[in-house]
Amino acid sequence: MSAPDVSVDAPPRTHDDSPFVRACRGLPHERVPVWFMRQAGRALAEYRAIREQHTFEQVVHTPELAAEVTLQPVRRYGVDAAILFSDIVTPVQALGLGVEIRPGVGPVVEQPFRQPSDLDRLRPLEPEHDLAFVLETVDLLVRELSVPLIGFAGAPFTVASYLIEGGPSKSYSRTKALMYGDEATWHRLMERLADITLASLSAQVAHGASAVQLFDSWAGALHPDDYVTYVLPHSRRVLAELGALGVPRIHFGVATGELLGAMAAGGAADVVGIDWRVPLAEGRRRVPTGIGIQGNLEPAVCLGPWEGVERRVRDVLAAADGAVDHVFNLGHGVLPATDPAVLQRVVELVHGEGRVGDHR
Ligand code: 1CP
Repeated sequence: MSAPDVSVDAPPRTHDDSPFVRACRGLPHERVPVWFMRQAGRALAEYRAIREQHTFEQVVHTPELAAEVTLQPVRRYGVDAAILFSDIVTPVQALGLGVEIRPGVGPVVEQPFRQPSDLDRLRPLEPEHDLAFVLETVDLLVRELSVPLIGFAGAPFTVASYLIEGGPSKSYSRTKALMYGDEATWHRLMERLADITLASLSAQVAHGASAVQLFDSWAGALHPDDYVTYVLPHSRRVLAELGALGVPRIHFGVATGELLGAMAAGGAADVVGIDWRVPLAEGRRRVPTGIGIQGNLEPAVCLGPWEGVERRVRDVLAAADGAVDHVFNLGHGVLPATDPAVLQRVVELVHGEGRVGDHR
């Protein structure tokens, strides 16, 4: 990697002129920006080498290690943005809720949330204290990076699903049982989680993150009416209040084809991430004009031969049609079995072929 482009004492750059930030704002720029959700992690041998020496929690809690792991995909792939290495449950873990990230499983909660009195366990987040290690990582990164840093947080519904289910889930039946069965407690839980999410994202931006992504990964498990009634108001409040900070806001969830219009409604997000199950042209139709789109190569395509990858990358670029407000990404995270060389070629192809304004 090239040497850091600013000295340690220089103020962080805002990267307002970068292709990524400009695309998020729908402003003209030279070429289609690209980054990958879950670009750091097990697909990279250099990540696995660090994980052989340290647990996931140790990496996240040690700013030098978390910053190094964040930089690895930027060096390897030449992506247009970095995403902070942390997890969506890190803020609630920092509140002492007994959350553990178990290898091969994901977040597991010792005593899941099951009753109204559990709300008392969720005190307000004080980021400068509770997330000092995360903010120190952000400080290190904004000095080192020559591309924008994306801060992120889990949206209230997705974080709630881990707290209530006690771990990853397929049906979200306990989460939905609380949602339908005790609306008052549900909304109070969502309000508190929204406050925590907002505090975490605001602090990341205050420390120099150039954009934020709100991951409502599991919102696609909801009926659209329920999403609008029980979830959207809380996510929208987070996004709307972040608006005052002036950085682009990306809103993403898996299998959210039927929710895209709602996720974009109200203009609280600047960009909506499109899951890989939705043809991008259809995703574009569902997200109102004036709001950007991010996505959406099917991640598993990268496990097949290059010819197939190349064709599908070109399909995504063609569907985006040279729009100024398209950010190229996968339609969900990098699969651990992916060959990093393939992702590197995807970046080269997008940079080489993805000209903005070609078709307008
Ligand atoms: O090394 C390991 O064994 C840990 C695997 C791992 C990694 C690399 C976990 C546990 N989290 C992370 C990092 C992470 N998580 C990042 C930063 C890395 C990057 O993007 O480059 C980010 C943005 C996340 C966000 C995250 N964590 C989401 C939203 C993104 C998505 O994939 O939808 C979710 C749902 C989680 C929960 C989580 N943490 C870890 C796992 C394996 C999971 C998913 C568990 C499940 O299926 O429910």
